[in-house]
Amino acid sequence: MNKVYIALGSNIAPRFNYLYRAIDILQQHEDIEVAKQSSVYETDPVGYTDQEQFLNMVIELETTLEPIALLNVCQSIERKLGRKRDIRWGPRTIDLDILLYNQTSIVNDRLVVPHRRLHERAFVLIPLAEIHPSLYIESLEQSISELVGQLPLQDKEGVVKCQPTEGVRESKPFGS
Ligand code: A4P
Ligand code: MG
Repeated sequence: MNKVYIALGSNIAPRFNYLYRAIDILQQHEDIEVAKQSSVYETDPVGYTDQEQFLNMVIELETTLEPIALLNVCQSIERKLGRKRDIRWGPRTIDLDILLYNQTSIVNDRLVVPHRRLHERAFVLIPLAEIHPSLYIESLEQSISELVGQLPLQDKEGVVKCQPTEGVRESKPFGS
C-alpha cells in the first residue's frame, strides 16, 4: 500500500464545500482510503496576491494507484468541481496537489514529487505538520517540523486554523 499526502486549496465560494466534496470523491474511489485529514486553515494568497483568501488543508491517503493514475483522479476531480485554468496561481474552486508519494522522487512532464514548492509553503507545511510532524523527507533531508521551523514568521502568521462554525456560515447548497 502506498502512502500519499495531498494538499487541497480553494478560494472561490463555497470554499468548504469544494474541499469536502473533493475528499468525498477520493474516499468513494475503490483504490483510495482517506486515512487522515488536517484541520482547515484560512491562508493569505501566495504568489499571485491580488485574490481572495484560500482555505487549505492536507490529507493522508493509502492507495494502490500508481502516481500518474492518482494524478488523473485528482485532475478529474478538479474538472468535476469546475476548476478553470486562467491565471497561473490564480483563483480556483479546487486545487489538488500531490505532495509526497511514499519517499519516491518523480520528475516527468506531468508530475514532480515531492512537490517543488513544498518546503517553502506555510499553507502546506503547517497542515501537514498537524497530521505528521515527524515525517522525514529523504530528498530534502529534513522533517516536516524542521521545515516549519525554518519558515519566516510572516508566512506562518498568514495561516490561521478555522473554527468549525465557519463552515456553517459558508455552506450554501452546492452550485447555488
Ligand atoms: N504537476 C506537477 N507536479 C504535480 C504534483 N505534484 N501535483 C503538474 C499535482 N500536479 C502536478 O498544475 C499545473 C500542472 O502541474 C498540472 O498540469 C500537473 O500535471 P495546475 O493545478 O493546473 O496549476 P496551478 O495549481 O496553478 O499550479 P501549481 O504548480 O499547482 O500551483 P501551486 O504551486 O499549487 O500554486 N496561496 C495560498 N494561500 N493557498 C494556495 O493553495 N495555491 C497556489 C497555486 C498559489 N497561491 C496559493 C495557493
Ligand atoms: Mg495544482
